[in-house]
Amino acid sequence: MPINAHPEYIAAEGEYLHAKTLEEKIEKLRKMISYAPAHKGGENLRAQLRGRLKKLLEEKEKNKKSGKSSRIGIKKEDLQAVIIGKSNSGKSSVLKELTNAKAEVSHTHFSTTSPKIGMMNYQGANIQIIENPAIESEYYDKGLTNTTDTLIITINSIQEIKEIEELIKGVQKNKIILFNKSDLLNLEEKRKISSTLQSKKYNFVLFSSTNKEGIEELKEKLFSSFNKIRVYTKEPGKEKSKNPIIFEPGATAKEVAEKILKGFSEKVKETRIWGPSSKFPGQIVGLNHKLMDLDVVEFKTK
Ligand SMILES: Nc1nc2c(ncn2[C@@H]2O[C@H](COP(=O)(O)OP(=O)(O)OP(=O)(O)O)[C@@H](O)[C@H]2O)c(=O)[nH]1
Ligand SMILES: [Mg+2]
Repeated sequence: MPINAHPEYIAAEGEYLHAKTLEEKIEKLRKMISYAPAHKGGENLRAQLRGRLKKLLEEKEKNKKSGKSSRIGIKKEDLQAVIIGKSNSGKSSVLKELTNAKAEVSHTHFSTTSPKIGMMNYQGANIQIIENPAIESEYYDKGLTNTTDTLIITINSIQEIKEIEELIKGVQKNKIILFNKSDLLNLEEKRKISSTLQSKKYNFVLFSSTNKEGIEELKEKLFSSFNKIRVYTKEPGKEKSKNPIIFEPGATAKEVAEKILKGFSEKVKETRIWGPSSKFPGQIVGLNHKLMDLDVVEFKTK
């Protein structure tokens, strides 16, 4: 401790020593510098503190650049969406509406301090949904935003879009703007918000965790954001499978056969299809037939 130290300096030094995160250390160190003795005897100390700050800022920059992967090891599922937004915008509430996750909903700010994971089943397709802590907080995990398929950007006012876009500059992901707390708006306000978002060509949903407005629309938009197709399979004489298999658009019957027959598509004797890509129910097609979302495929094997 320097001689004649300012009481604020002493307090900041104590906080600095107990700081748990890099951001917190930087903040406290800055405070120490601002309260360090200004007289000549304090020169050395200030230079020392500045040197330490420089190192911490470099470390922060390095972390930022390596923000390619998540800080915590979340195993990414085939279909994944990350909820981002400012504190208190309702991210935990949205996660709870969509999934079985145990997220804490609270009127206090920054209540979610680590990513929360849930699973949503949409017409048989499993979608992993993660709440990223508030974007303006030190808990926010940039890696999650950078590696996901779709971002659900939760807002309570149109201005927030700009602020968030500034923070996720260069991130090329599917984006859904979720205007949350629509229950607090009257019809006229909703109409205005919708037309503004429409004119800016946003993919958006007016949503309320309280009265569930927009929940089906959100699920639908979320699934279609992944640009995947769902294909059901069936065995002759039986019902179609309970859950569909997820494929890229344009997948062929052969790809489905390879998957369910574990690479033995040459065993297929006959292929029949039902659904959007069929001319009539039960149409017989070749293995190179291109499938569409919600098709049902049946294979007879040799
Ligand atoms: N009226 C209304 N209130 C809502 C709605 N969704 C969330 N809230 C309230 O908004 C507050 C914040 O909700 P959270 O879901 O905890 O928000 P969050 O974005 O996860 O907040 P942090 O994790 O703290 O950043 C809580 O008091 C919720 O009850 C909604 O649709 N309508
Ligand atoms: Mg939360």
